[in-house]
Amino acid sequence: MFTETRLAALLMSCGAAFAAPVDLNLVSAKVCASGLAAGWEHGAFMEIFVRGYQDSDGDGIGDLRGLTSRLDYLKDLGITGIWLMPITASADRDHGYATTDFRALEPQYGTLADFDELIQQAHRRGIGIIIDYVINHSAAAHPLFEQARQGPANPYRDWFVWQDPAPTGWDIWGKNPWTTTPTGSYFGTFGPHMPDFNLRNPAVLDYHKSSLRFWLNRGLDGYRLDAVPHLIENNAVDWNDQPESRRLTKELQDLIKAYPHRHVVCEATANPKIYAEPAVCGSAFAFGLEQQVVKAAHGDVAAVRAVADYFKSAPLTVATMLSNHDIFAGERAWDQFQGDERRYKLAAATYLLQPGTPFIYYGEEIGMAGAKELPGDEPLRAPMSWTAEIRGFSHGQPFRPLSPNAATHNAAAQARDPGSLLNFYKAMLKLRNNLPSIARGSYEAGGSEGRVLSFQRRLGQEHTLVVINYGEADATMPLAGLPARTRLQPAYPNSAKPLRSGADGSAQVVIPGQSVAVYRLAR
Ligand SMILES: [Ca+2]
Ligand SMILES: [Ca+2]
Repeated sequence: MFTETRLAALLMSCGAAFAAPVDLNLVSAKVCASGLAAGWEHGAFMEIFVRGYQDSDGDGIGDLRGLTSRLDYLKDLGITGIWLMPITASADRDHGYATTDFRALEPQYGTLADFDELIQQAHRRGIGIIIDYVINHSAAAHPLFEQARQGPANPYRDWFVWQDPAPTGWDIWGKNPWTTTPTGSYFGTFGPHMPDFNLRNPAVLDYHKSSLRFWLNRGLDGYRLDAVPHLIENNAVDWNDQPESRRLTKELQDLIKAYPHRHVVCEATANPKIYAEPAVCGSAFAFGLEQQVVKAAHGDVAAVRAVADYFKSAPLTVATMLSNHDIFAGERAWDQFQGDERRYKLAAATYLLQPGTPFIYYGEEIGMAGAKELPGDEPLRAPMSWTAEIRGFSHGQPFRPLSPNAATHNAAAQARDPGSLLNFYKAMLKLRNNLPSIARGSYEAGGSEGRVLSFQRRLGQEHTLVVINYGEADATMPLAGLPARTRLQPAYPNSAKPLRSGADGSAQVVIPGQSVAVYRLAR
C-alpha cells in the first residue's frame, strides 16, 4: 500500500540516482513522475550514436558524459527530444543492436550515475530522452543464449526459438534464418549472431517488460522499439508483421505510456502507417517518405505530388526523417545531394514543416558527409564533426576517422556562417517551436503544381501556410481554400511579401526558385 511518504520518495526517485535496487514489479508505474511538460514529444528529435558523438575521457569513444556536455548545443538548435541508439551492453561494440545485457549500460559509455546525470541535465533543458530497445533478439553472446544452446534440458532453452531438425522452406531477405548447432537449430531473423527470443514464452515477455521498467523508473522518457513486425513468427510464409506482433507492440506501448508523458516510436518497415496508429505503436518511422522527399528536392514532379499526398492517408503521429543509421534508409543526406546545399535545405524544410515528429540524424544539420572508404554501413556512423580537427570529438585516437568534409562542414564553422545548413535547420526548428500549428497541427489543402508544393497547418486559432518551390525557376502557385479576405503575414523568410486572399478564398503566391516560404494567417 502506498503511503504519501512512499509516493513522494518514488516521485523523487525518477531521474535521480537509486540507492537501492529497483522493485521490478512496480505497481508504482503510474505515479513515477516525468521531468517534462506534456506534449514535449511533438518537438524535433535528434538521433544520436553515443559512440560517435562526444568523447569525454580521451579513449577515442563517445560516451554519456560527452553527450551531456553537448546538450546546450542541442537546445540552442531547437531540439526537444533525443533518441539514443542502443546504450545497453552489446557484443558488437559498435551500433549496439546485439545486446548482451538489457539492464546494464555499455561499459564504454559510462555508469548509471552518468545516465542519471544525462537525464537530469536534459530535463533541465526541456529535452526528453528515449533509447533503443531491441526486444526481438539478443546477441548470440548473451548469457541466456549461451545457457539455451547447451541443450534441450537447459531451463533457458525455451527462451529462444529452437527446432530439431531445422524446418525447411524459410527465406528471410534471401537467407535461411535457421542456424544448426550440435544441440539443435535456432532461429535468427537478422542472422546467427542475433538469435530471436521466444516471445510466446510468458517468462521472456515478463523479463523484457521488467527491463523496460528498469529504465523508465530511472526517469527515461520512452523508447524506440526496434524491428517490432518481427517479434513473433508463425511459419515459413507467415513471418513478417503477424497479428501477434502487432498485439504485442500495443501491449508494450501501453506499459510504457502507463508512465506519464512517455513516448514510443517503432521501427516497422513492413507497414509504418498501421504501426503509427494508437492501436499498435502510436508512432512509427515513415519509411518510404524520405525517398520521396529527396526526389522532390531534386525536382521530380511525381515525387512532389507524392509528398503533397502523403499526409492525406498517414497518421500525423508518424516519425519523419531524411536518413538514419541504416543504409536501407539511404546514404547520409550530404551524399544523396552530392553537396548541393540548396536542394539539401529544401528537403530539410519539407520534413521539418510537414506533420509528424521529425528525427534529425546527428551531423545531418551540419551537412556531415559519409566516410565512404569504410566497409558496410560504417560510413553512416563517423564521429560528429564538431570542429575541423578531430580534437572537437576526442583528445585521443578516435575509434573511426572523421567525416571527409569535416574541414568545411563542422559545427563551429557552420555556427559562424549565417547561410549555413546549421543556421537553416535552426530557423526551421524555430518555426516549429514558435508556431504550434507547425509542430502538431492538422494537414490541410496539401497540393502540388509542377515542382511547387503547398499545404496548410492549423491548430485552434493558429493557421499557417507553407509553400516550397523545388524547381530552379521562379513560379506562381495558385492557392485555394483560404479564409476569405485574409492577410497572410510572412513568418519565413522576413523578406517575403504579405499576401491577401480574395472573397472566394483564393490567392496567388510568387515563389522564387528553390526556396521555402511560410505565412501566418491573420485571425
Ligand atoms: Ca570515452
Ligand atoms: Ca522474432
